[in-house]
Amino acid sequence: MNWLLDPSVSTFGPDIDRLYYIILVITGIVFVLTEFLLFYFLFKYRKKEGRKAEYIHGSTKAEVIWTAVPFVIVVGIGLISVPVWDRIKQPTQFPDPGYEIMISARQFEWDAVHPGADGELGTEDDFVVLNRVDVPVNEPVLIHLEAEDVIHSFYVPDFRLKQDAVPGMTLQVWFEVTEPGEYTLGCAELCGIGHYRMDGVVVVHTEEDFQAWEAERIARHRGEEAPRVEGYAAAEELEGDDAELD
Ligand SMILES: [Cu+2]
Repeated sequence: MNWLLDPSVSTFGPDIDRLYYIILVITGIVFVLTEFLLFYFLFKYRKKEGRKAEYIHGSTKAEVIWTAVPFVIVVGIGLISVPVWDRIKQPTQFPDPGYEIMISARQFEWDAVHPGADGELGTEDDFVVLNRVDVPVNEPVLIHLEAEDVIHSFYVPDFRLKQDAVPGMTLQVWFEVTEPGEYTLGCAELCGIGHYRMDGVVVVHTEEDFQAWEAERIARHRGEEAPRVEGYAAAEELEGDDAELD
């Protein structure tokens, strides 16, 4: 059993993990200290024959200390979080995207809308893959995230990325992954009776693999025979279903 987080694979993952461990250490120390004091005082002031309880009105000094210390800690955590939050969530600070897709969440699936041959989203030749998000490695990927019915949450634990998808809004999400592979995508917002099965996979391809995958999907979407690509075996592995755009 591993008590630590699995290694992250996104460029901002280490920043999130650093904050996580800082907060874990602070809360861990507070937890051990308060539990120790609780049991110590329980024992020290247990019932004893002949000892009377004493009435005290409070201690200004103690109150100032137990207010000021948590205040400094919480504000400190806030201050070190701001640059990380900005980098991950503030659209004005996003890197230039190397690839853009639109993801639409609905009860209970993820529709990944990819640009077709023209490389532009929102045009006729866009194609849709269900419950599978294909992206290239080492490229900033920009997602335009939407929800069709209720609030969902796009959650990829290995990327340390979580973002609500809100009906009526298009929210921008980005990530850059440094390791090709398949990563679990889940919905992190209780969105209805089928919430538990609203999962998918983010497939991070090497550059060549991604081009081959894209070429194959574009051909398939056009109803053409998929092109043969040397050394690319993904044709049989493809699990995502093609879907029609509404
Ligand atoms: Cu959901």
